[in-house]
Amino acid sequence: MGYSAVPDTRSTLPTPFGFKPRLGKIGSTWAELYSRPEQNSMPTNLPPRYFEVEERYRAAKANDEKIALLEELISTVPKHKGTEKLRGDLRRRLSKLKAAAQTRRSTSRQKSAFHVDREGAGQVVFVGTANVGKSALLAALTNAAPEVAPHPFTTWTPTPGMMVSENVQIQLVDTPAINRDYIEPELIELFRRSDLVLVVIDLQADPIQELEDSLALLASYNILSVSDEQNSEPTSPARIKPLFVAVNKVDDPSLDEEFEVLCELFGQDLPLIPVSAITGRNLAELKKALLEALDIIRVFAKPPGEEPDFNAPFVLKRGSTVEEFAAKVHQDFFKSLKSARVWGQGVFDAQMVGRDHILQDGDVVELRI
Ligand SMILES: Nc1nc2c(ncn2[C@@H]2O[C@H](COP(=O)(O)OP(=O)(O)O)[C@@H](O)[C@H]2O)c(=O)[nH]1
Ligand SMILES: [Mg+2]
Repeated sequence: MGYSAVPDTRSTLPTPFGFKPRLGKIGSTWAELYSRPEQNSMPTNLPPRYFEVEERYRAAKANDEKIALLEELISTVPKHKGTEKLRGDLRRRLSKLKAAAQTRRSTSRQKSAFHVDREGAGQVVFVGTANVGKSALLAALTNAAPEVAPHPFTTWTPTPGMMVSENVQIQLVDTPAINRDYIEPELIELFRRSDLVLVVIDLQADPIQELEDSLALLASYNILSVSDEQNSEPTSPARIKPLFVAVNKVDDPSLDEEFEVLCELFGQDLPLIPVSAITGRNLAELKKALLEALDIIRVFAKPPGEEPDFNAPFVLKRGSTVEEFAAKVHQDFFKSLKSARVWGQGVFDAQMVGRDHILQDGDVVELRI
């Protein structure tokens, strides 16, 4: 038969009557094969509409489109003994296509590369244009090892890492650059669900543009709302989500003056933190600032007659009460809490407090049931 320039799609179709169709005539359709008198004694009497739809079905590329056309194709086949085999084959083909679509959907839901399980006391998601050093920062602040490279668009999917700030674990998430043609909706959702957004910009490149691009993106999805009263600059966002700006690549003091210029422009409206992922400059301050901004408190449980474990704080939202702390320690404590004694701020040592006493960062609590 030799090679033909015309792609032969028939080999992927179900074989009628259980044998491989003879492909003598390029372009002969499936229905023709069915209607060959020597292969099928029963006339199929397919209407012209069948042939139109079949042609569209063969040309279709997308699975969803194939499914729709196959359903339509089946509806054009007259129901009588002569078409029984054809209808059966078409229906089997349809259920195969549907099953394939179903698996694709469910596996993509389970294994979406953009889904990041939340861990630790809070989640900080990086936002930034390409090459500003987001991945380098993740590598410097956590034990994650993302790829860091001098060319843009190295990072394609969000990459989490765990940062320890004092005695609290905070999840940092490195993300793909935002200056691309297409931003995945799941990436936007990740920004939206995070506890804090860390915009990363590069002092040694074009920091003003990078900052404006990031803020504009966040504003366009209402993750930040930009106030447009007297000044419509995207530099004074009335913030919805806590936000910090890490001004990266401030490697040494020779760059401080440039950083000061940025502060004059944006410092009023935005918390700017000069850092260097490479030299490690100010990373400790960044860690501390993120911990403070997450608005959490650490409370230590003191079993009666014992010392509290200061290495294992319970992390609570600021404003949490004794009752909420008890629920964190154990559900039983929450249910049958009789009394609590607190050592810490605004109380005298071992002060008895009620269930709705508001705890402070660093408090030690003894729960009794
Ligand atoms: N001088 C300097 N270069 C850095 C710093 N952080 C990252 N880089 C470099 O900037 C380039 C891009 O870094 P990368 O982390 O891949 O950027 P990303 O695209 O934002 O993830 C790499 O060549 C890094 O070595 C820094 O603090 N100082
Ligand atoms: Mg990267």
